[in-house]
Formats: sequence, C-alpha cells, structure tokens
Amino acid sequence: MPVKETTSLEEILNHPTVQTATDDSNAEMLERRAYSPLHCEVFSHPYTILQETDRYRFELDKQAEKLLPDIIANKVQLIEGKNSVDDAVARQYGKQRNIGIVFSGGPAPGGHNVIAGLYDAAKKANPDSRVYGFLVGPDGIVENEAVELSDDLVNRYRNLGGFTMIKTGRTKIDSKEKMALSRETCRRLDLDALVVVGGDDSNTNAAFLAQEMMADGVQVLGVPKTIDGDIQVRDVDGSVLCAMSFGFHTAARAFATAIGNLCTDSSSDIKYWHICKVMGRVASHLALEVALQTHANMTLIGEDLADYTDKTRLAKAQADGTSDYNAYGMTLRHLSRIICKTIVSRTAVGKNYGVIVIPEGLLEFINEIQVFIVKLNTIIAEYNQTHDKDFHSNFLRLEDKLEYLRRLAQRSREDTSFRLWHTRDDDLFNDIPAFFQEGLLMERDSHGNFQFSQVETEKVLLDLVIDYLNILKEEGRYKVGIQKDYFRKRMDDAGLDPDRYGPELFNNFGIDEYLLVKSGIISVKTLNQALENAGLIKTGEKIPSAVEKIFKKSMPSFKTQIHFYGYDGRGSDPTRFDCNYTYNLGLTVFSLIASEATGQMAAIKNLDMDFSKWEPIGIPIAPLMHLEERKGKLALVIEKSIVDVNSVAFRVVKAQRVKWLAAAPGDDHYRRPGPIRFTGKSEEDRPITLELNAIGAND
Ligand code: FBP
Repeated sequence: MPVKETTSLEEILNHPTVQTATDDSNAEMLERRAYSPLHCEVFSHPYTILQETDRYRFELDKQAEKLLPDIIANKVQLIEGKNSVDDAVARQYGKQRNIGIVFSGGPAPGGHNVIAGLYDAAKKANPDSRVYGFLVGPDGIVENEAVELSDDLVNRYRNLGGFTMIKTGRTKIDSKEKMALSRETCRRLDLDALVVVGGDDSNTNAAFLAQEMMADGVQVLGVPKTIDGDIQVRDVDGSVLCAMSFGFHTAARAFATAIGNLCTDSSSDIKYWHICKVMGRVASHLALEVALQTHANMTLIGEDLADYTDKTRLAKAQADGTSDYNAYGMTLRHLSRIICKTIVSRTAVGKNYGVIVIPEGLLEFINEIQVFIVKLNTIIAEYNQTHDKDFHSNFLRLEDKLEYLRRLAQRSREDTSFRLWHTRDDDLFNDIPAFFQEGLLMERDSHGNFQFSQVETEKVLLDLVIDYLNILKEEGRYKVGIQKDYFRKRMDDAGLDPDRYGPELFNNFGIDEYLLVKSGIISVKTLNQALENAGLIKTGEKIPSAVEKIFKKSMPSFKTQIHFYGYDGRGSDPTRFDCNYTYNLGLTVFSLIASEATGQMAAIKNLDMDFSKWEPIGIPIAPLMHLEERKGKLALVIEKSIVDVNSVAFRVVKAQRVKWLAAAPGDDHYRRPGPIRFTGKSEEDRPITLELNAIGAND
C-alpha cells in the first residue's frame, strides 16, 4: 500500500508492517515461548521414585527439633527415574491431585519455568490433576485468591522473566489467624500439596506450613529462589547440595551487561566515575559475580570489609601496650579513604574515570552502622509489641522519630538498666545526614529484614569520598598525571623548553611516564609563584598559556554518575541456565509431591557441571534452620549464605584487584560480558562464581 497523505490512519494501522511493529510479542519472545528446556535424565522415564539417603548430615537446632518435630528427621531424597513400578506406586504416582503454587518475595528470573515444569509433570502424570496459582504471593493463600492454571496461561509465560503470571508478595504467614485461614484455603481447594517458591524466609515459612498442615494431609514443598544467591546448602561435611538459588545467574548477567557497557563508555569519554550499586540485600554474591564478569576497577565485597583489621592501628596499640578495638572492622570513614586512594591512584596515571561496584548490603558489614540497624530493629519491634499503633504510623515525620529516640536517650540517663539507646547513640545518630537517618529508620519488611534497597548507601559513601577528595586536592595530593610525551609536545609547540619547565613543575620529571604537578602548586597563583621563584617568568609577567593549560589539565574534577542495578536485572528474561534450572526444579518438586514428601526443598545438585550430570534432589528444610535475631527477637530461620572470603571465587577476585584497578599506564582490563543471549553459542553457561568455587570440590 503506497502511503499517501490521503491514506487514513485506520489503513496505516491495519498495514501488516505496522501490525507487526506494534504487536506485543516479538521474535525473541516467540522463540523463548517455543523453547523446550532440557530434562534431567531421571525425568525421561515415565515414573520417578525417591531414595532416602543418610549420606548427608546436618546439625539440628534444638528449637527446630521442638517446633518442627514431624519434619526435623527428614533426610535428603535422591530421585530415581523408573520405566516401570509396581501397581501401588503407579497408582500413587498417577493419582489425580490438586496442587497450589505461590511465589513469595522478590521476583527472580525463571519462576515461570518452575510453574511450567510442575504443571507439565502433574498433567503428564494425570491430565485431570489441577494446578492452582495463588495470586500476589502468600496473601493469595490467606485470602483464597487463586487461579487454575491452563495450557494457555502457562504457555504464554514459558522461559519468560518476572513473576507476572500470578504476581508475588512479601506477606509472611506468621500468625495463628493467617495459618488458620491458609489451612481453610487448602481445604476449600482440596489441595494435596502446596509449593512455596521463595527465599530463605519463605522456605522457612514453608517448613512451618509443612509442620502445621501435616495434620490436614497437605504436603508443603519449597523451591529456592532469589537473585541474591544467598540460599546455598551444604551439609556439615561441606558437601554442596544446592550451589545457587535460581535467578542469580540472570540478574548477575543483566547487571554485568549494563556495567560492562559503562566500563566501555567510561573509558571512552574518560570523564566520569560510575558508582554502581548492585542488589543483594545482605550477601555480596551478585557484586562478586559482576566483578568476575566485568573486571570493573573496584568492587567492594561486604564480607571482606567485615573481615578487615587496621594493622597500623593494631601495631600502634601493641607498641603502646594498649588494646584498640576500633582497629577491627571497617568504618564508613575508613572505607571512603580506601575509595579515595583508588581514585587518586588512577588519576595519577591520567585515568580520572572508572567504574566502582558497591553491593547493596554493604552497610550490613560496617560495624558502626550494623549496630544502629540492630538497635533500631529492636526499638521498632518493641514499640510495635507494646502499642496499638505501629511505630511508623505513629511517628510519620523524621523529627517525630528522632524525638522518640531522644526520649529513649533521656530514659537511659535516668534508668541505668535501660541500655538500648544511649546518649552516645543519639549523638552519633544525629551526626549523620537526614536522608540516611530516614533510611535507617525505615519500615522493616514482614520478615523483620532491614530494606537495604531503600537506602542510598552509595550516596552516604560518596559524600564522604567527595569531602576527602577535596581535602586531598587542597593538599596537592590529588592530581591528574600528565603524560610526558604530551607535555613535551605542548611545550615544543609553544616554543618552551620542556627540560627547563619540567623539573620546576613536576615531582617526578624524568622518572615516570605520567608527571605529577608538585603538591605546592594548587592554583594559578601558586603556579605563578613557583615559576617566578624558578626564574622562568618575571614578576608581573603572564604565565605562558601552554604551561597554564598543562596545570589546569592536572587539576582534577571528580564527576560521578550514580546507578542502581536491581529491579531491572530482577525483571530480565532468564538465561538458558536459569531456564533449564528452573524447569527441572518444577519437575523435581512434582517428583517430591508424587512420592508423598513434605517439608523438603527441591534442588539440583552439580549445577557447576555439564547438564548431563545435574542431579535433582530433595533437601530437608527443618535441619537447615538456626536461630537469628528478627524484629528484636530470636527466630528460627534458614541461615543465609554470605560470600566466603576463603572461597576460590573471592580469592581470585582479590588476586586480580590491582590488575583490574589498572592504576598504571596502559589500558584497563575490562571484560565485555555482552547481553544475555538466549539462542546461539554463548560461553556464559553458568555463573563464573559457581565454576570457580567448584574447583577442587570436583577434582
Ligand atoms: P528475595 O530475597 O525475596 O528474593 O528478594 C531479593 C531482593 O531483590 C533483594 O536483592 C533486594 O534487597 C530486595 O529484594 C528488594 O525488595 P523489594 O522488592 O521489596 O523492594
């Protein structure tokens, strides 16, 4: 159709090219929907059975033994594929079932494939089985808001990111009322099994639901999800049962793609420092993976900072015969100094640009801040327990909250047994910027977790960095290195003798590739003075413009761009690794259901190996529990797995730090991870951390 001015809008909109261009689906999406994930070998058989094994041991928590008596003795379940089974098993396997599934917590790429795997397996075992998706997270269970999944609905979301199909939420089923309502929902839907796809807190919740619902004959199973990568399960002997939760690979690749692009941009226009905060509520696994994927100039790892000891302070204290407890752990101020050192060292070789990666949960590992977080958690929780209205709705404005804290400090002065909030705490708290105070006082999530994603950690740190860089600049210790050939050329062009000017202008003339203007020369006035003193210009004479230009070039300005990588990566379409991983988790969870298991978490062993070696298993949840402070009280939860500073992955990153910082003449060592590619050859088969940490374990 030739488009003329007279062509109507309706005709244009009906044109096939316009129809294709404005369609909601595109080629990539259709390709994803059509992709059939690989099946682990055991699932190629018509049946699966469970084999309980004593090979893995756990240390049981006393409280878990008390509160979860019916599932605490659960063992690891191996899954075996069978071509034939006896009639009773076949009947059991293929019986008509009603299964409910719920997403709990933040979205993680691959969730839809868990549903698809479960749905396909359930329908294959018995086409009359029904799978219900609870809507908007655990609230859907409490309120009986569910949708029966159909081929059409499931097919629409195969291999696609997000939890869009049934949405998610962060409600915790933590009261008698909510538990009773949940049981009622399961009764109404006549559920045989409930599957909770969630993080450490949600799987903890799944264990309590399993215990509670045992009486009703409802099996409850968990699936380890979180982009944070902090659900990793080992037994007491160190055998890895679950190396990584799903979604981690995709989120890390998405962050790395964006940050890799920033490395390219930054080293092109060489004027910005990109400060990139990456998600991971507590653990720095995502930051570590991003470091490996991009080779950014500096990546902070929270767990490493917590491990820090100030050797100079310790030595001084030892020499004085005293103890200096402040030498242990990192302070924000000290950290800002380390970042400044990085910036200064690169700038000295002409690189006043770069990329710094900061983990979202950094503050968790800074002692002074962690103390505030824990104290405020307790204050807020205690307030909520003793008042009708909760802390945040009672004290809406920051001033009101601060006033309440002031009253607590006053109380500590009057009543020495009250130790929660001292005058010193109050003074220190009042010293920090208002936006940071607001962040620290912010509402905790339903599991009592501090919401790190809502705090501008990077801003807090950056303010300190800027302050200190200004001091260094005034002291003449922060300078842009001038390349020696550039200096010579500019001077020759201006008819000036570089060998006359060089020694007067620079500290290291004739020594280094990059020349540093003497620390006393920090302004045009001091430059003038230096040239006059050296007899290079007379009093009142103008500074040669080439020299002034060189000087100005040596004076750094610290320009930053701040980025937060979190929700964007969390919403990415899954990598092929996550597609296959999650689909097989879905198949695994059905095998657990079909063999009557409860209180187990589906997992795939050997994720670091070739797909042919992947081994679906069930991990008992209750033995993973330990006591942790939540909402000011000790609560049973699954232990979060943080970065192990002795792991191979961390040690490799640590060993590369100087190289990737590239504070030396020459190129940076950035790596271009490129975008997530669903089809085609890709070297990114699995997280790099996973591969590195498996070294030795599999040898
Ligand atoms: P889950 O642990 O529930 O998977 O959530 C992880 C996470 O993406 C963290 O990285 C982040 O701190 C948090 O969720 C953000 O929470 P919210 O979505 O409530 O803002």
